[in-house]
Amino acid sequence: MFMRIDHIGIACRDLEEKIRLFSETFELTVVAREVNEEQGVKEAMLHIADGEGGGSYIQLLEPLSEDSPVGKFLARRGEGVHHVAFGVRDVTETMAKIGAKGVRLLDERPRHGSMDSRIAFLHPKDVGGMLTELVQAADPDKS
Ligand code: MC0
Repeated sequence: MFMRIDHIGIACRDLEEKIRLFSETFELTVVAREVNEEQGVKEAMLHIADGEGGGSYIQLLEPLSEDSPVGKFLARRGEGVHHVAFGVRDVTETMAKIGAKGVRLLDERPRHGSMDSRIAFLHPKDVGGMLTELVQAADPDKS
């Protein structure tokens, strides 16, 4: 079902400061930046490696507002790991398979994610407290 860890999403208050920290400490390069209004975030993807169906990244997330998912998370828990995203070949098919097991899907249909991916979230309470994201890369055959 999962081909790789696509990314670890990290909630931060100051995107530029955390880009400096992660790129200098771990020698990672920013390969994409985006403002995603629908998800309420300004984000950056730092490339780690390439694998089956796409790459692996650290994703740094700064909220666009306090009442967005990442804004609420920061207020409640502070900075840190916000979600784990798994690469899948077909996000719609994977949503159906997982939904049939009784896990709540937070999205009825795939939404736009980083680097033109298609994404969907699973409720953290149904998967051991981990906010889980499914990612279908824009071009899964390009690694
Ligand atoms: C909330 N909870 C979490 C959590 N956020 N648990 C683990 N990890 C998180 N990130 C817990 C709360 O502590 C609470 O537990 C319970 O979930 C229900 O919380 P709630 O009061 O309903 O909380 P809300 O309103 O903050 O909603 C949480 C929920 C929401 C996960 C449903 O944030 C959501 O729909 N997220 C999906 C979209 C998203 O996160 N977008 C931002 C990344 P207790 O025990 O206190 O009841 S966008 C992104 O990443 C894109 C750009 C991409 O990858 O391409």
